[in-house]
Amino acid sequence: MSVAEVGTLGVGPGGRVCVVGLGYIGFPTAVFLAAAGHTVLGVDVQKSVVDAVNAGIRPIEEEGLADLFHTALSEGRLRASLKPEPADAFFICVPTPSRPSARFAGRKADLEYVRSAAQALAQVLRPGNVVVLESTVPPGTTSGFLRGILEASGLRAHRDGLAEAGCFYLAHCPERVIPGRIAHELVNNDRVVGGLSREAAVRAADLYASFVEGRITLTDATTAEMVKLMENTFRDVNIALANEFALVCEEVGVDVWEAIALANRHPRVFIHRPGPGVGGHCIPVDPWFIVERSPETAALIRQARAVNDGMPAHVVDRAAGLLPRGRGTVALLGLSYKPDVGDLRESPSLAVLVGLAAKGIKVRAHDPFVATGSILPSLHGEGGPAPEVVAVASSPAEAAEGADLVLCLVGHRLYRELDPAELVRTVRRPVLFDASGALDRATWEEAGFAVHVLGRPPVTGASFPRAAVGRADGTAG
Ligand code: SAJ
Repeated sequence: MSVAEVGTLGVGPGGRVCVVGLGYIGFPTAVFLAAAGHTVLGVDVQKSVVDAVNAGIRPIEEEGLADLFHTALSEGRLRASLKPEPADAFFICVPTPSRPSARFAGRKADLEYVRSAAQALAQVLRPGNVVVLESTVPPGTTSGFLRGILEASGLRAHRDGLAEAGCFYLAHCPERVIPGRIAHELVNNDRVVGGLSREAAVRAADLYASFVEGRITLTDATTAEMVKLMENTFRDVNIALANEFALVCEEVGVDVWEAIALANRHPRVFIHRPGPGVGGHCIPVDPWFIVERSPETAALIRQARAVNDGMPAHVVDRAAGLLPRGRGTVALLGLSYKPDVGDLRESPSLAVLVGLAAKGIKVRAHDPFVATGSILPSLHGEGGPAPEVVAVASSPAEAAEGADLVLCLVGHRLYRELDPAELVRTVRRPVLFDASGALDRATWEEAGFAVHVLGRPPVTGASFPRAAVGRADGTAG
């Protein structure tokens, strides 16, 4: 199949499109489809989200969406509802979290949101409709699980060789956008469209061609599922390798950041960044979707998960070791799962915070993207630390006041640009542990801090000039 076929068969501008799930992926997709001239109905099970969209309030904050959203609303090309309605095409953009598996030591995909979205679609499905699953799923889900639910409508999913009359067209096109750059990547990234038949792939690709400027490549549905899982698993395994290198370097007396930067000068080497763990709703989840299908074979993938999941405990141990008799107050900088976003999902910082508190260490946490008081109720509610042990500060300076250790977990721009000379006056002991690898050591040392870095042996005192060495950089954004 080739991209040249795209643009000839599908739902043209003005067609009715229904997007199920108005979250990080569904909402921007609905906005771009509307901006491309389709009449879009966004569907969500949460009434607050539906009401917000209809009232002109964005359910997610991402640069580049506001104007397109308001234009689409005011021109009547976008509205939201609790239930799907008959349309020409349907996009399923619902979460696929993972839950502990009863079958093996690990996690498996929870497809309940996909099931209920598909059951609702089956009520309104018509012959000739296109259905595209964007949610990340284990290999075989589109052609098995999803097809089965949709075919309960009495219609058949078109397969190569089947007569098209009375059929609907089913495809999987995994989302690939990175939080923080969603609008840009939705338009510019390449897309992989896997159909249950050639026609299904072409018709689905045609819809994307209305707003995607990246290359659209056609394949079968199970390959598209596997491609998505391989992308995120590559990143998870690569980060696990970087983290394991960091642990080894601490033992053998090498600075992992310098070593990775030098190794990455090889034209075929691209080692990612070590850190306090892997968070977000994708990278720590998606590798399990491969493991659940091949638990014995996918041993490396499983081991990588274990390495990354072990990093918060390592950070807690090293931080505790930098405190007098393992006691005192830690100023924890960065709660979100990665730099310059406010997303707390699966954030390793929360595991570090809970781990420190469990050792009786007081924590004053700060994050420029997380409102004071927004995180503590949930932590305390889960049997987490008491409010007198963990507090959220409104500034780095407030967090650092009287602290025995400044612990940086996330390389937010605010922290990279922080003037440590201001903090050194307020801390009780000027000690920094940078587990993000993002801070400039020389600046902190000049300000009077003893600087410790993840992946660098506890003893400081480099004997070679380091200035010419760049930093490892595995971040996409
Ligand atoms: N991280 C490291 N070291 C690195 C890079 C990242 O420790 O070198 C950590 C981050 O701090 C974070 C976690 O990994 O805790 C995940 O962050 P990320 O930026 O790698 O990924 P996500 O989850 O924000 O988005 C990923 C993207 N996938 C890839 O880059 C292959 C995105 O394109 C996908 O759309 C998204 O997953 C998804 O929805 O699947």
